[in-house]
Amino acid sequence: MDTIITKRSIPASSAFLTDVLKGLQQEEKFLSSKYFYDEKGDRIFQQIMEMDEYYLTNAEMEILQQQSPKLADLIAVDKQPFDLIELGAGDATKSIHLLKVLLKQQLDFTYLPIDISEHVIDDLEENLPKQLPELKMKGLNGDYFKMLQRAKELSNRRKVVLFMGANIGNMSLDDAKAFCQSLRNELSPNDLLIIGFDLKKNPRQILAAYNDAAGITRSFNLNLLHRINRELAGDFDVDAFDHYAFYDPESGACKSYLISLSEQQVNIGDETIQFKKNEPIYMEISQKYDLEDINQLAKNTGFTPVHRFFDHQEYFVDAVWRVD
Ligand code: AVI
Repeated sequence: MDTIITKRSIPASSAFLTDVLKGLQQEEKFLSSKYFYDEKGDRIFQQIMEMDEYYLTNAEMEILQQQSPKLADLIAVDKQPFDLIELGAGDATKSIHLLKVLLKQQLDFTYLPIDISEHVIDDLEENLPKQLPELKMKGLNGDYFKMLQRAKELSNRRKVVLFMGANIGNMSLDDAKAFCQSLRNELSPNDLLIIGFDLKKNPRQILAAYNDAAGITRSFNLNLLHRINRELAGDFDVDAFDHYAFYDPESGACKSYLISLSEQQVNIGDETIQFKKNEPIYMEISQKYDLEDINQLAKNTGFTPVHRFFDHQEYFVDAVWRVD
């Protein structure tokens, strides 16, 4: 007998579906920004990184372009072989500067980029060897912690972990602490973590980066509603939601919301969600740090701060921490 597949049939086991329903059925509705990055979301994020207002990418790029030799000295303290593991490697456009310097110094290392996206890892494995033929690399596709385990199975060499791009900022302060602690538990004394933080600065400058004039960040957020419509048989009227970003200079939290512009109901699969007029969906946090917060985070999670690399405007820092 033929199975009738209706528009509303979606795999019951989908973690995406479970997370979306869980978030939208709360008193205070939320969606996880980790779901921003489908194919369209990846493209919009590329555009964000090219926006004038989004200073973060250029700031961290400057650090890697100009200070990789000093970073390489810190990494290669004992000249012993090591594994360089990059969490959320993307297209490695920043880390390539460090890789070039490490290769030039003829250090014995293997680059292990980890990414949740198979497509990202496939692209890296195809393109990086063309640019750096002498690089030893192995891409690991999957969850960060599962892939860290895998990296430890592959070799017992010292580990140097890169976690750049201010990705730590997309976690609440409590989640960031738990994340660093879990990372610490996977590492051994004298391993290094190089971690990028966006720094607290003029609130208007921060807000502009998440509330750009051309509305690119707005489409980035709204794209998640389109994705739910497409993948989870939703019927969001996307035009009936608006993007609202807000920065709190005291806590350093920059938060994005989608606001329901009318009283409305939305179906997702077999479930119906009610929205009041002006009701928010909390979409994303981009936490900003000061230097004291960063040192405290290191010390509270089993690391010793070793060095900090700033861009010339001191917008951004790549901190180097050693495992205690
Ligand atoms: C990926 N992450 C560090 C970006 C950020 O700055 O929080 C994501 C982003 N959201 C809106 N603009 C950029």
